Amino acid sequence: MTTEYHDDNADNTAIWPKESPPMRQLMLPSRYRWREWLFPAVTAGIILALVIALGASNTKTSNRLWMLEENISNMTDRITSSLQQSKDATQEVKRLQFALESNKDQLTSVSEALSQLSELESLKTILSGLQCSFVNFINNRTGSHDCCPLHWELFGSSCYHFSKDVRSWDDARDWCSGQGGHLVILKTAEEWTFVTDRTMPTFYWIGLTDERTGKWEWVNQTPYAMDRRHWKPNQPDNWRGHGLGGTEDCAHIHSDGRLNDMHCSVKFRYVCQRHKQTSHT
Ligand code: MBG
Ligand code: CA
Repeated sequence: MTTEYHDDNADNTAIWPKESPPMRQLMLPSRYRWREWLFPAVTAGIILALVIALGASNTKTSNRLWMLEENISNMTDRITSSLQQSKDATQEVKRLQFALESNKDQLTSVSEALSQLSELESLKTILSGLQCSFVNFINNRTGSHDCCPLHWELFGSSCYHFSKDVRSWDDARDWCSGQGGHLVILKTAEEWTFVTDRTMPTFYWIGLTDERTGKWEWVNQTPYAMDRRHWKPNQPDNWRGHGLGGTEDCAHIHSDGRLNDMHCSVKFRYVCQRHKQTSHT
């Protein structure tokens, strides 16, 4: 069965001559003419969809690029500020280096001054020895003779200094050691008598404390054997009622020559002890 296509459109007849069989086969009835547009329309639709898709992807890419730009700009800012900070730090290091150099110079001067001071100390000792020899010489003494520095009293093999000023126990200890001695250590009954004869009726710190270990010991850390006869009645009592905080950890000679424990921060006179000097003429 053959299908004869009929075309109502007279213009189409002019374009597509009926004598041409191949072309005639392509001709569609008018009710199917929409099919002619199907392919281009679908193609156009696909292209449109592609364009939209491309556009969307382009927008996404643009956004990403924008964010990237933003990040790079932030990073650049941060790098710039880090560079500035490192510049500042370098300047600070240079300034400190300079300060260190000048401190080094100052320290060198201080160390030189200290060495001069220690030379001065040894000169003082030599001078004391010479003074001792001189006193022996003017008194026409021969042989060996013992001396003490000015304001120190000789007793046995030691010199004793009874201070006129007052200090805390710690400051008194430091002052005595600065003089090449120590707060007095009383071992014999004769030493107790010699010292207390000179301290009564005033209070004086001696080199006895229980601050370090809780047990009474001499300032050179030798143990003290408790002898109640040396202490006032009911002492030592480690009293806390003074309101100075803590207990009473340092011993002082009371007005009657006996001992009492007292808060170490209290300022009393003090007794120092050091070796005597011996000269030979
Ligand atoms: C004081 C002592 C003090 C503390 C106090 C206790 C009246 O002497 O100096 O150290 O022991 O007595 O009441
Ligand atoms: Ca006491």
